[in-house]
Amino acid sequence: MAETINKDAIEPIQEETLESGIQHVNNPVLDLPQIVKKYLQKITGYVQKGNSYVFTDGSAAVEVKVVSDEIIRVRLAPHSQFLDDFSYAVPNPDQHVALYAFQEEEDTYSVSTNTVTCVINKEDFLLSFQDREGRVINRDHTPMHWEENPDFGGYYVYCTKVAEEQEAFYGVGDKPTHLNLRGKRMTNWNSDTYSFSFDQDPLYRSIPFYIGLNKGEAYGIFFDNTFKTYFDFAAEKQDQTSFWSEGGELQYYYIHGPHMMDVVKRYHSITGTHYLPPLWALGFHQCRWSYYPESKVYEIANGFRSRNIPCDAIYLDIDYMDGYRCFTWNKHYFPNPKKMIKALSDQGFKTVVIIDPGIKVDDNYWVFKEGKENKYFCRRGDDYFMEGHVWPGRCQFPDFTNPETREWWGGLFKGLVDVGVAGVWNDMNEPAVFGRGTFPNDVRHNYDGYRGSHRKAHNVYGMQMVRATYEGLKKLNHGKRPFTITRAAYAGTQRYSSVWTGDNVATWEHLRLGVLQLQRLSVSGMSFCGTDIGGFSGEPDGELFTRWIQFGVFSPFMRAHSAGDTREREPWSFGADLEAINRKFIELRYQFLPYIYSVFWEHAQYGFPILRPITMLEQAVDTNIPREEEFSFGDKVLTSPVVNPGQVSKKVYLPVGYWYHYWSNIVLKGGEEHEIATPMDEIPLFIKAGAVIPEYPVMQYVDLRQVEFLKLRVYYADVEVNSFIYEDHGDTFAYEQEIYLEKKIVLKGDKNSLTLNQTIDGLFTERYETYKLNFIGLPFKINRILVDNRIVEWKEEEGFPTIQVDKDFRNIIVE
Ligand code: MIG
Repeated sequence: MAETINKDAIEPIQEETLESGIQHVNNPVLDLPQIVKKYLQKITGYVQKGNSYVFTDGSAAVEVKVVSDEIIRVRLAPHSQFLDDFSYAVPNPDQHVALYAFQEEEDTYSVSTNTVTCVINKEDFLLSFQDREGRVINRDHTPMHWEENPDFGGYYVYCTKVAEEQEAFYGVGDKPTHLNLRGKRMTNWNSDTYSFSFDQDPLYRSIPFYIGLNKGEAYGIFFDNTFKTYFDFAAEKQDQTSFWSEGGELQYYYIHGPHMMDVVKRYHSITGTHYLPPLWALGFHQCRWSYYPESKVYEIANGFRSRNIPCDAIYLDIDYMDGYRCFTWNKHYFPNPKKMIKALSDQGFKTVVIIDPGIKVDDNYWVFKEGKENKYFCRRGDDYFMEGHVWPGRCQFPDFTNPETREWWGGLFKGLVDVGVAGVWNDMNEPAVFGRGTFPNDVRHNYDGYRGSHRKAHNVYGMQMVRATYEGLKKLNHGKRPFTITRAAYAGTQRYSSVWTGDNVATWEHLRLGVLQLQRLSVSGMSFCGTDIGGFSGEPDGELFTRWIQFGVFSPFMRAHSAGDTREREPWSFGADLEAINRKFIELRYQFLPYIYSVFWEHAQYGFPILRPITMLEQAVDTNIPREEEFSFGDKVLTSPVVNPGQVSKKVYLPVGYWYHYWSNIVLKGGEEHEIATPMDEIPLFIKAGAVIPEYPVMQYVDLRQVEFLKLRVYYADVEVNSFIYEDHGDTFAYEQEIYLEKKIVLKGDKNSLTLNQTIDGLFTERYETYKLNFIGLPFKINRILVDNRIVEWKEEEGFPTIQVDKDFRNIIVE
């Protein structure tokens, strides 16, 4: 809660006698207004400017602006002075052309689009949002209000909505708690939270966006405010949901549903999605604090290749640097980085390095010198440099909210890119400072020319750091897609980076927390996310590590990582039996890669979240609300990771429809729970009936040349189901010029036949010529198979009728 203002604190001012001997009576203070919360009053008028309507009560003003058919933005200006319309999260609030209408009735004004109406009550200034049928989806409980902030200027700003009796709440980033946030109060203030615990708040990221779900209908609220913000989901008062901030503007977007999926898509339409990652970024990554010296890195690389455990990337944590100075190498541990990275690359490994924001104060260090000369470092209120201790010792910190600083920072990666570094991991960018946690509030920031103290810039600091990193790499990468990871984030960071959930712990509870956090991040717009597989601190036993690898296969970002003071932690560190299981699951990740890549395309292109909680799949079913462990990856693959030791079976709810149990290909009926066996080498894993799942052969690392044909696993269903397969170069931006293929396969089955129709869009050419199709679950005996009207032979392979056909087939009939 904001520090409350004590109304009685205004002390009577004493008469003073100045040295001159003249008696002064101070200015009369009797009518100095007390600082109290102020609420909007009765509306006295409005003005229209295009798609924006500004209503006033004679003193304060509220802007209601149509952003798109489904999105309306609301802003409050306590003294009718709106702040600059600038946002790091929403680069362009004017991008959508929309139809809208305005109406005045006796008691109300209304601003409507084709799908949503914002009704504003004249008498009390309450806002509500209604759908086309006039049903109220979301409404104010109390008029918007504010309280002056005499210490910093501006206002604490508040919005209080009605929380409906049954309403559930989702989103808000990485909160390590139940999926449904009802009954919780939380804070957004990026924090370095080593070994966080269940329910701890805040953590590393600030995503002030939530989804309300009431009686099967969903909507979203995005409170675009970078100051310390708070959300109360019917915690303090059962019938109210509030959000407020310590500064900035009360500005939020109402995002219409009614489908949760659409709410997330629309949130992405204003804040952006993650670009298509390089394919190798979706493979398995091995990390540790730290692998050094060089010989250790080779040992790890050989460890993977000699055991045939696939891996695409090895990470170098802070010890690769010279005294933790960013953009330098410890020449003792890594005498020839270029040679090492080349040798790793020859074995199919990409090298990813860590970069922190703290720059060592050292006049013999070129990065410090450049930053100092060009005034790129943050300064305190009284112009002292912002100094604090982090790994390198005394440090100064670039102001990443300054576009010139970002440009400079982006260029610093040249040396790393030149020696072959393929990806960059941004850590400590909350920003974290030893001892005091983060920067003090008086630190000043450029804020892209809009200026602000750290109160305003804190939550975007990490976002702007990784943005500088991404933009720099994009320029230096010769057309290859960058790969970045960040720990801190604000809404919109998904445009520049993936995220990991920070310093978790090697416990079963944390494995379960990871299952919750990744689902939550995904519905909060940060779909490209992962946990430290195995747990960062502490020691997992082999069982926990293997269960975590299994969850990792269905984590959008799959990386094992561990703290420096722990025992060795590679997939082979827990004995031969578990090594074999870990291998099997990492191989599974590589087999699923073309499917995973297609799901990333759906995210990048259309804004679909990658992980989808069961409630999102079936939001009308109230009994789904407490379910937290089943989720789908894309729309065809569903899992429920094992998160308990010694577990031999698990109850899994499957959404309505039919699902193939992946390991046995037995078909199960959805809309109910099933008890699924969970031996160490299986987790509950299901494929939606009717799906066509593309599959790669097991590769030791991503290398498209190895694909001689694309395997399609065709799962029979007696309904019509669409599947999409996306393909492109895998690492360039040519897809932005339509150099890709989007293939749509429509499957349709009945009692004694199955039809597949393929349509292909785009200009890419695959390296392979054929598909190999496995028909799984056919309920009839095959009489003949026609491919584009010609009869083809089939044979049994892996127990399924199998055909090999031209990749450009249009129509297949199995009957
Ligand atoms: O103060 O770089 O979350 O992943 O290994 C600890 C060392 C700094 C924190 C990161 C962790 C990383 C570690 N870092």
